[in-house]
Amino acid sequence: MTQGDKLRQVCDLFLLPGEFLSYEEIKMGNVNRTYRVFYRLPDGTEKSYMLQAVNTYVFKNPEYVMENIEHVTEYIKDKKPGQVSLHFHHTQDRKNFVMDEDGFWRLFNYIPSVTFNACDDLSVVCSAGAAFGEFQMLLSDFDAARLHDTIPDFHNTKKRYEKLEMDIAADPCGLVAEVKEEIDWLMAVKEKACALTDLYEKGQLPLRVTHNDTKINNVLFDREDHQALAVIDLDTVMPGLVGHDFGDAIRFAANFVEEDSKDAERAGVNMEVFTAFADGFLCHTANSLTEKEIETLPLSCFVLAAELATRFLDDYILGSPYFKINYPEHNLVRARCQIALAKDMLKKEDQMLQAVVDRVKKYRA
Ligand code: GN1
Ligand code: MG
Repeated sequence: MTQGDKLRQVCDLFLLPGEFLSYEEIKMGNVNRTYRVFYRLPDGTEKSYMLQAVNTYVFKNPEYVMENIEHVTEYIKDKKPGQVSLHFHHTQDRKNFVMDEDGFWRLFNYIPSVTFNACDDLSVVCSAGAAFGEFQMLLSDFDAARLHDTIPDFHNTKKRYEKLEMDIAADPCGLVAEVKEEIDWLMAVKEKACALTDLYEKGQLPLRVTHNDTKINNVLFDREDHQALAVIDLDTVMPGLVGHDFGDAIRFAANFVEEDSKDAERAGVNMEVFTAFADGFLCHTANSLTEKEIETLPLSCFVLAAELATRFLDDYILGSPYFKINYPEHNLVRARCQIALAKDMLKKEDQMLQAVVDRVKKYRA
């Protein structure tokens, strides 16, 4: 069966009206596979949908992911009825997914929009910050007990280190010797990288409902005016710390280079982008965050960059079973880039704190 036939077969199970015309793969995200499928409706007009194959190596219980998404999208829709949002289609037996021998599939509406991977338009960055800040506030009274942990210990940095250490010891692909420098650096900063997890365990940081994967390309923007339309990729919405969302967004959006740049020497925090994101994010959250949460936002940027470096390096050592790669060293390149970024974050912690404190003052006034 060709890829097109497979996709058509899955789409049929979601009861789409009309005729399947074609598809294109959307190169987006490092774990799931995404396709845009084009249909001709019975009235002759064309319409497209998004079809995704959820990565079941990453999400061991994809049904839980879909349950979480259903709850969260319903909740947001009730609070903000006009909000553009993802609608998942159902099968004949009212499931919002199809599971077959080729995978776990879901289908949702295509939202005409643009996304950004890298962006130095500060108003776009600020509106991404506002979108994630608002997202968190909309869910501030959502009962976290209703959410499944779709990936347990997702941002437990200590556990990420433990796994890396275990896999270094096993060295299944014989790659450890060549990444000694990266391992040594990560181990040297382990205590600081685990500081957020420590503070949480000591009860000094509150658990909230967080997005946990706040890359700027997870915000859809209006094609014309570049206002944020919707936050997408709700696979990892789970209880978490505010720093997980803030830190992950900054390590992605405010880096001078792309996440997988081979030019790691150029990696570092663009303070203008940092400040623009912080401005948007804190506009919604400044009044609800505790002093400890605010004070640890710059630390959280370092933590998230270091944590992702351990994840990329670990995956490299294991032969890259988790993240999609385009070439064998892709995860090593990614790890090096996060390490270079994390080093720069250590140097800029004071500057980052000042920018955060200034914004908090502005919005609490
Ligand atoms: C993965 O697939 P994507 O791009 O949404 C990963 C994130 C990483 C990110 C790095 C479930 O996200 O945690 O930060 O790659 N998602 C999962 O680009 O592991
Ligand atoms: Mg994701």
